[in-house]
Amino acid sequence: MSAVPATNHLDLPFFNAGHQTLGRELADWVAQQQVDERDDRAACREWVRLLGVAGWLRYCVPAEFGGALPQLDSRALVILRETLAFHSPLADFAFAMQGLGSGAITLAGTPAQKQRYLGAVAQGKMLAAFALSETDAGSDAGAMATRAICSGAEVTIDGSKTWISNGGIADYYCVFAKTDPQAGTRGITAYIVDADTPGLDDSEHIEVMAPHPLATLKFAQCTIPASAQLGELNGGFKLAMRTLDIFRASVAAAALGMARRALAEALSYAQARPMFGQRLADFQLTQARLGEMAALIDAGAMLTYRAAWLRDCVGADVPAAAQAYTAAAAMAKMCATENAQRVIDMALQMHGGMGVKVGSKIESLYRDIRALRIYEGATEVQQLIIGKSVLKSFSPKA
Ligand code: COS
Repeated sequence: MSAVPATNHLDLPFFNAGHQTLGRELADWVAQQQVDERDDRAACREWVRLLGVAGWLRYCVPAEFGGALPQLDSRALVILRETLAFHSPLADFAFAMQGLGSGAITLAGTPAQKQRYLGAVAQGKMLAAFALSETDAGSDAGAMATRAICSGAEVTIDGSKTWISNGGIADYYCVFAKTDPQAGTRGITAYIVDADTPGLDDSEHIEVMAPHPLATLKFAQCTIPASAQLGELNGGFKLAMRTLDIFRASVAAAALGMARRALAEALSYAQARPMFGQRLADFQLTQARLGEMAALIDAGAMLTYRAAWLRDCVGADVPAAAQAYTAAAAMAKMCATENAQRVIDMALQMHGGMGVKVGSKIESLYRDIRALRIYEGATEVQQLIIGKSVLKSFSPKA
């Protein structure tokens, strides 16, 4: 399967001419890339190198620091992730981590921090990571226990983080830690911790069903300069939420790319497969299923593009608009990932035994999609976010 099949989604009014060119040029480029993905860590490094050399990572940072556009553009991120995920979920992962791992620096970094990290991330010369989750603080991110103690010119971090994507291969981590344990979500601060800092151990790799670089980080008297603080003291929780907000719509886009690929695989299989004297595609049962898959994909796509358009065109800095965007991004992430799981399952069923054969594209998509319903806010967290927003919009005015 060479490129994203000719759908007209880039012609929708959410996108401009720049987005259309980006989508088409990226689809052509990615179809020509060949990366051996048997070793996920080596493959991820190679994808970052290729994406950096070709200039695609420049969409992860603003123009002032080597980026492609003046600001992070959600629609560009959506197109990039959808297109990359169609070709290779690992290429998408490599791209996404450069964005998620540098997003908090773009939002809140000092000029010196931006200078040091963003250009290198955009060129693929530094690998980035975002370290928020802990064993007992996943969905309830505010319950984290990792502690940062500030004393003069230094900050010492103790504790551990887990499920950290790019863990073990990242050059630095954006780490969120408690600075005022009594203050709940108002007592968390972000720091940039270089991977080679003494007291940080990122060697514990976690194996998962769709292999990608993932690790547990351990901090034991890990001391960093106070200048590594990212954003305001005790402002880390909101910074983490704002960073996740930007990338939630792009997780939805990655799911879309995988679902579009599953539909493309199902279409070509159904048209080639002989069955009972005709082709699989000639059965009404097959046609109904293909129709359902296409509608599920379009439903996820509309929510995803709407969320990205809202952030780019209405703004996320005005409080009312920010609340609308947060809910829209949550809807997009929830629907696109859940729908993609269903679409991929239907495509697998259509392939029969071939669908479960290790090494087939459908079999790997079936494993690749599962984590997207969990990471960067599980479906249940998105439901909570949407529910809170709906209650807020409809509560009677005093
Ligand atoms: N943007 C800016 N600020 C936000 C925000 C957002 N999207 N979401 C929440 N906040 C602010 C709130 O306004 C509140 O501010 P005040 O202290 O000034 O009132 C503060 O953050 C705490 O918000 P809230 O009370 O809603 O926090 P909760 O602890 O109830 O948590 C959820 C809310 C569940 C939504 C949050 O913990 C979450 O998103 N969890 C999932 C985390 C996640 O994605 N984990 C995966 C890790 S990355 S792979």
